[in-house]
Amino acid sequence: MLKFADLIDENIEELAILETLDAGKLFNWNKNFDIPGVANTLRYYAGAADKIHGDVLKMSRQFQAYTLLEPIGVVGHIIPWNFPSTMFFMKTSPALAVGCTMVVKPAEQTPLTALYYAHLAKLAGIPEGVLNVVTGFGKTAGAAISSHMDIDMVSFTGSTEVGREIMKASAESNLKPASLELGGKSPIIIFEDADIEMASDLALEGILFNKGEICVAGSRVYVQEGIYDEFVKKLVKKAKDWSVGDPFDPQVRQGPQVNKAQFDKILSYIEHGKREGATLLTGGKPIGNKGYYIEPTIFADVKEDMLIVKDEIFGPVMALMKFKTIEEAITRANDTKYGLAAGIVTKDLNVANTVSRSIRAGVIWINCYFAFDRDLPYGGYKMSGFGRDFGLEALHKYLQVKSVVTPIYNSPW
Ligand code: TXE
Repeated sequence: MLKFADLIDENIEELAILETLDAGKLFNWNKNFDIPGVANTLRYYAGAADKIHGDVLKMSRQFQAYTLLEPIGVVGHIIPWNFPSTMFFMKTSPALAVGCTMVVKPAEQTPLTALYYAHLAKLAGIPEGVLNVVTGFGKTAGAAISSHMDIDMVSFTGSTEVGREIMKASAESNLKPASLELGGKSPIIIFEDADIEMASDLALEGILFNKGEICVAGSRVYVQEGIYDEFVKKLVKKAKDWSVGDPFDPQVRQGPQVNKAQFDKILSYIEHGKREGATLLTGGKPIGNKGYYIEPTIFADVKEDMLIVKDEIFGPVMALMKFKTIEEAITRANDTKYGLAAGIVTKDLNVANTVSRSIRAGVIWINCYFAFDRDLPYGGYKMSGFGRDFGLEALHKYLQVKSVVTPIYNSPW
């Protein structure tokens, strides 16, 4: 695994280019964060590989026992297109560390880096048959994994609808456990003691990073009434200044959406928002007529029952809302079927503590957003799925616990 990581470091430039060509992600970001980051993910889990052990148990009566932590077996990893490299190693590194073998199916939109990683795995000396990459469509290659009788576990990141299909296929085949990281509609709550400059930067980055194609995008922004007008003024100005264009250009902050299907889906939500009566503060249109570029889009006067507030759009579209009290903010932030992440902006520690304990979501960022690392467990509540990627937590979903019992005094009773 350490050699694999070194080989990735030696090929950062090429991998970063492939990722940009495939997914429209910013080249500079890939080169400086995503690709070096996956090498470090491999190193993090390589460090855990020789520290996985069970416990010795003092049983009642004349027995003692120990637990063995064994690899669960063959794992199927089904991954999406928005972070092809990060997802590949978020899934495979802990599974490799505990000793599983695996089949990875990258998303059909973005298979290139996964194939490159398969090649590097071979050069690194990962034994034949341990890390297998199979490209293909969801309904064929993906479904073949979730319904396979000889695959022991499936780890999936993608839409809630497909997560449901995967659980069904597992139930109807060999009852393999599934770990599902699904959609989100994460709230960012900005209290009136916040630094408006910082809060508006955070909220904008929260929805525009990776062109909104990120499951923890802060797509519902709640702003307390005392600062609402000033916040909106700053936010809209910054959104208009946000540069969208060629993802190889280092000045650009937002590239094209991944493909036509995603581009059309986002635009149809924008049209829906207009029809539902939300106020379009800025954006709302494609940029130019070549490539799938969409203007940073902000809707205000939005109500919780509107589709643009309920559904994951997975694009650069923010729904902005005003609130009065902390209780109201908590209730409205929780009024969603999803529970992946939430952001809180305040200087008041009591407010931060109360809200972070009251929101049902897998990660809470206070005065920051998208603060990820490989040691931070990551996953959802509610219909955002279950199971955790990253952190030492992730090792356990790829492990079985076996209890082994012996008599102490050589007498079985
Ligand atoms: O995802 P899919 P899509 C959300 C986001 C996006 C929407 C649709 O809202 O707009 O999903 O994107 C494989 N059996 N997210 O359609 O279909 C598929 O081949 C087994 C959130 O691209 O869920 C791909 O490898 N596998 C998200 C993977 O599932 C199947 C990231 C994801 O594709 C399958 C991506 C099946 N029946 C989209 N059907 C996040 N949580 O980060 C498809 N697949």
